[in-house]
Amino acid sequence: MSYKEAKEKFSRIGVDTEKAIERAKNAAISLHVWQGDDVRGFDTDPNKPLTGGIQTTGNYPGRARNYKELMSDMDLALSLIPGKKKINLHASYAIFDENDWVDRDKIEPKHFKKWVDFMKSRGLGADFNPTFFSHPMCDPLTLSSPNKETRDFWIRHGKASLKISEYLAKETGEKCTMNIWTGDGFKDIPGDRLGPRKRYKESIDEILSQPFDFNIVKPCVESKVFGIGVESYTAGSGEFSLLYAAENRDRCIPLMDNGHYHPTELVSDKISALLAFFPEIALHVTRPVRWDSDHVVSFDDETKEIMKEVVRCGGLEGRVNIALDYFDASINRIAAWILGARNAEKALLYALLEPRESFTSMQDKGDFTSLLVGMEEFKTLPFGEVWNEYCSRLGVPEDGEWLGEVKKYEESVLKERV
Ligand code: RNT
Ligand code: ZN
Repeated sequence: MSYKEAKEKFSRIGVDTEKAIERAKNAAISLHVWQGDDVRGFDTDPNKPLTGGIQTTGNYPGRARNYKELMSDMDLALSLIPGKKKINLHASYAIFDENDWVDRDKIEPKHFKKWVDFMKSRGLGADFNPTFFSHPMCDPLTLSSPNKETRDFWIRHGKASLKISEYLAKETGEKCTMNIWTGDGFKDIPGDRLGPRKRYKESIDEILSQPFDFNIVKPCVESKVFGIGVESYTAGSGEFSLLYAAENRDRCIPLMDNGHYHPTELVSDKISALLAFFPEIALHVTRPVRWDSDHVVSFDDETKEIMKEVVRCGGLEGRVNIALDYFDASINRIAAWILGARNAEKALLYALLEPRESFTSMQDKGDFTSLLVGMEEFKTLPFGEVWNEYCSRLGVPEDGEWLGEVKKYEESVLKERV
């Protein structure tokens, strides 16, 4: 079937594929640097264990070992993913000149200058994350630690990150989310649940008391139900993070990662609930398999449903900041980057093709028969043709045509990294 025929099929249900393509093109998805090097970063010993309850599994050869390798890998990934992109940085990806190393509480915008050059020359926006894990100052807690010295260190890190986020926003000319996530929590049943949460709250208050421009910097708080080694309690639970953002709506927005909830809870259902209260929210799109495993994003039901909700709720009009968050070291890391990002983009385009007005009106009229039939039949419309058309218009390979380039790069570049 040709794109023309597919277009005709969609127009029969009242959908203009051209409009969907236009809208998908302009919707930004933030690509996470940490898929390229197993969340190691450049600021501490690269062989240190990953802490904070997250885990990268696998040891596929070819991990990026420094910023040049990471940027080069990212360039290949970017050239094979359609659509508008931002780059999601972590503080641990600071780039130091020789003898210029400083600890995380002292990092400055200048340590991200090379990233800014990278983004500017490629027309990309930026997002930022302070890194509250994999560091000797985790005791193992950070912002919720009972030790003032520890908390103060991490508060200084949060403040330094705010400055960097503002710098990134100004330089790239796009708003920058700054996501606060800590792995603070306990393996076993705590004797005190309130203390760490109060300290966590006060620490975030302290970080956000530093002046910044909320129009261009969007601090987020990311919740989590549990992590490896912190199975019994997390300070930044769902209620904690949501209430924090609700109470601080003049300087903070909530962030939902779809790997961070009980397995039967769906982020796709939570988006509209949050948007009924917050002007803006942020998402980490991932794929949890039995736990927060951060598998490569798939073109699966929940990813499609998340994107449908983003579209239905006006998320593309600046209300939902979409970022990816997964890390798989068991397959070619660049292919993982590309596949997950293409799948997110695919789900977005798919969502934009939904006959939204007619589905809404069926629901409002109580015609649930037509709604169910319509939704089921939508599933077998020729979406693949529209997707391929989208890719070719944006100058990236169609499905079936990009992996060869990654394999070539693996042979010529990744295999040399031993
Ligand atoms: C961890 C959180 C967090 C991290 C990144 C690296 O469970 O999802 O967002 O994955 O900050
Ligand atoms: Zn996340």
